[in-house]
Amino acid sequence: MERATCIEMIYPELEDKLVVTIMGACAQELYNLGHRENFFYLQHAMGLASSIGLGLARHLPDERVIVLDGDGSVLMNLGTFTTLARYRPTNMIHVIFDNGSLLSTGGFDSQTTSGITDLAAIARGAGIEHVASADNELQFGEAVLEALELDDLSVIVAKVKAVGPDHYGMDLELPENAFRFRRYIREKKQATDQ
Ligand SMILES: Cc1ncc(C[n+]2csc(CCOP(=O)(O)OP(=O)(O)O)c2C)c(N)n1
Repeated sequence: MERATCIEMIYPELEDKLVVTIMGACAQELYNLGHRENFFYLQHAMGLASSIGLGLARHLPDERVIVLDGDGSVLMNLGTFTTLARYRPTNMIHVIFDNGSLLSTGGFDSQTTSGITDLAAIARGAGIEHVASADNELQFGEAVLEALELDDLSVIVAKVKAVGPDHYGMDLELPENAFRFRRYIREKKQATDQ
């Protein structure tokens, strides 16, 4: 299974959600499908996409937040599972694309390579109740549909191949993305508050 296919599968569902991605390949693959103002690509701050997602989810309970993460990034911030379990944002889905690799910086093996470290087991052990693993597109689609139907925090660990986009480059710098993302949230909130 490839991450780009998974992202393409869920792309229609992302239309009205707040989406936070990690940097690099994952961000590029979402961007390549067509940028939307509700997408925020967290460049540079490796490991913190789920922390940003948690902050958004708690601050904006009427929004649905989807975090698109990577194994290497999550391994940089394993404590995120314990914080997520403790605060249990019911409006957040944390998708981890586990390619066993730090692909965006050269493809070095991560600790999940060959199944050494099991991120789904760590998430469960941290106290997260709804944790799914997906090895193929069918399982991934089902896991996402189930998570969308739940009114609770979900973590989905999707095992994907260590392949990325054929080019990198966005016509959107981080500050511009951040300002526009914030404006999108503010304007949507103002429209629904009226
Ligand atoms: C604190 C920090 N360390 C290192 C980097 C360099 N870096 C950028 S992306 C990346 C790999 C991310 O790996 P993963 O989350 O598994 O995603 P993948 O690239 O495999 O899609 C690294 C090491 C960084 N941006 N920030």
